[in-house]
Amino acid sequence: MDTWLLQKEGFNVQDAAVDGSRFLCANGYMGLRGVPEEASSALFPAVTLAGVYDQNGDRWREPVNAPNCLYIRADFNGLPLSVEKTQVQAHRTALDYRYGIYSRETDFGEVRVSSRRYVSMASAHLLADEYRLVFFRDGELTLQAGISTDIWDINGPHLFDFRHSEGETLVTTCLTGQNRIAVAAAQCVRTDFEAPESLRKDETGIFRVFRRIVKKDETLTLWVFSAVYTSIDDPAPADAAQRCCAQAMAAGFDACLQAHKDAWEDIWARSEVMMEGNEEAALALHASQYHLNCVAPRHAQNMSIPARGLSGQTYKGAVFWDSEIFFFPMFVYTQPVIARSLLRYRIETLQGALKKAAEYGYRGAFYAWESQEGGIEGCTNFNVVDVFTHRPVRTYFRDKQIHISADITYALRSYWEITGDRSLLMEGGARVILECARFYLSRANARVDSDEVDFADVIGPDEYHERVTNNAFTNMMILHCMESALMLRDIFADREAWFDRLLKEMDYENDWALLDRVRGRVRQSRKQDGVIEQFDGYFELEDCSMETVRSRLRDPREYWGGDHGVAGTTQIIKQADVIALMALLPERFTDDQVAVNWDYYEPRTEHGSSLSACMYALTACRTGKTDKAWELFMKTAGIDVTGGGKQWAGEIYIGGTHPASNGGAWMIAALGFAGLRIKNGGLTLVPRLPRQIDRLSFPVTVNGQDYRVEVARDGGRIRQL
Ligand code: IFM
Repeated sequence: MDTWLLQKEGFNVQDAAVDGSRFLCANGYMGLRGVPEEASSALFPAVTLAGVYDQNGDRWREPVNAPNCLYIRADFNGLPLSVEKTQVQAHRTALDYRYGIYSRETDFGEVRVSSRRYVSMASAHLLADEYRLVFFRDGELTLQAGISTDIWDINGPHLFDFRHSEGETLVTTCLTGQNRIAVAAAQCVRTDFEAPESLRKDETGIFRVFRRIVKKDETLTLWVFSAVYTSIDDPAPADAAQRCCAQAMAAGFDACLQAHKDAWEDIWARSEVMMEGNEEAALALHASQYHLNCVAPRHAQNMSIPARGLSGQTYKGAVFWDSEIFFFPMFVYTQPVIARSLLRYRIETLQGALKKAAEYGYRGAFYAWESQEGGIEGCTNFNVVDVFTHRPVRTYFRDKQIHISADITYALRSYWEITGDRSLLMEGGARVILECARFYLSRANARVDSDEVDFADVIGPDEYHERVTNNAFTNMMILHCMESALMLRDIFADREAWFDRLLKEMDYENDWALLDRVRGRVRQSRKQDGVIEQFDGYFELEDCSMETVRSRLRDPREYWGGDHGVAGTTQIIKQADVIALMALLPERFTDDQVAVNWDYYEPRTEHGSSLSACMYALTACRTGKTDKAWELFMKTAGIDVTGGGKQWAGEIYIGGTHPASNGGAWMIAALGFAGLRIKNGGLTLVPRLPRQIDRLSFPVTVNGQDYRVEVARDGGRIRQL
């Protein structure tokens, strides 16, 4: 088995949405969905741009898909060589995870179409495709290559005022509706054949049209180089795109491909987790690491990653807590420069968080639950559509999921502890921590009849139970945030001028006094036989099985949460909540506490979010449940191999790739199976190798020093490189 290769035989239009994500190529700047070159918008083709958003009317704001600049379509003797239009004899799709190369081979009987393409890791704006036709009889070929405007949009259209120009390079420029951002796509081609060429320009795009009489056994190849720029990248995006194409064309397909492969080699050298003894698992891990690595913002220093990566417009292309809690760990340990970019994004969107807090009547920084550019809150008040009434349902993720700010400060502190680099704190990170702690001070509810402080009316990671009080995860993460602020004071105040200046600027004196007071008074959750209550009153909810709750559904797409959801009045939860807390703050809990809570909550967890299984797997490793950990690891790592995960929340499409699971797979392998920890500034291992594998090895960088971790049956070791 090739543990770097995903393959699929056959074509089925029903699989198009899922396969477009499974076979995604991306480079952090853009994502190209894995659909054949000739796909119409019915097969969900998209070149999704990172960080470029648009809103059409009052529909949801979402990322912009660029024109499809790798569009190719052939017709032979009048027969469309299209998987959508013609019955194929055979169709094979593959994705090479090592180098991010998508390939397809389609047998149309009289003609075989094959191609391989990639989104360049060496040149952020470049895409390239090698498209080949082999003929099994004489006939007449029409081949069109160009820039198609027939693209997939969930809440679009987003592009207007199209202008097409021709020459050596075809160029399409257009403007987004809301902010008039110019998007330019360019394409040039090389062929190994001569053919009269004409141009087609209409409302569907601009295309070169080649016509040629071909002979049986003839092979024709077309190399396409395309580039995308926006006015955010360059004031003259069309010129920049044109230049990029021309340079690629001059270098040639093979040279560009080599540069792209070299860039991937570097990424794997820094991050590959090698798992020996189980090929299925090794494939799943390669898939996970590929999907997370390919959406990392390598072209920028201040960008984060949307919850569905660059696989389309799902979840409004927004940045969630997924970034800090699920993506960040792999990056901080393997490619800290990317971890830094994720956090710089938060530092630079602090204004948005201050504004959001103020809008709700609080001080400090309340980060967007679904953050778009500049920290704009993409989460609407009606984030689910009811499958019965088709009416939007009032949801409270935006207003009540306040743990988001603490998740960010948790990652800021981890970055410092793992990299030893405090420059991020000095460059705005410390301010973020202080502003978040300040937000929680103003959000806290003091009791008049006791010393305790509650956090009322919140939503924890388990989104099925809305507007609860004292969610254990939220309260403890808030405490961690407050302690981080106080830690900064202990280390830097009256010692470092930059920090003292910051405090003065922020007028923080009164906040220190409040933090000192509140810190010891945050309400501790009730416990029953060692089980931490997820929120006040949780134990009083109906304690029934998952099957009972599922049997109450009247529609498989029904939303389980909120006021009318089937889970809301029960103890059934959507995703790891108390257990996520135990995974994030392991030193605050004993092994026994983790075991008791795991046994209680796991059967009550739907794992309805792709963020859940990895938290259970991590904690299962700690308590020696390695078979359970293995099962959850395979579920986590395999999600984008199998195309798993929920596709619908109510009537909202939520499919795409699952970077949180991808990051979770790295966490389970490195922090769970190998048990990697930082203790007193040094690295330690507590290996828990599952019986299903023989060996695990991977690189990490801690405190600027490179190490190789190796774990086998007889124990583990850490080698300094
Ligand atoms: O951030 C998650 C949330 O925890 C569950 N719903 C999906 C979001 C995006 O992945």
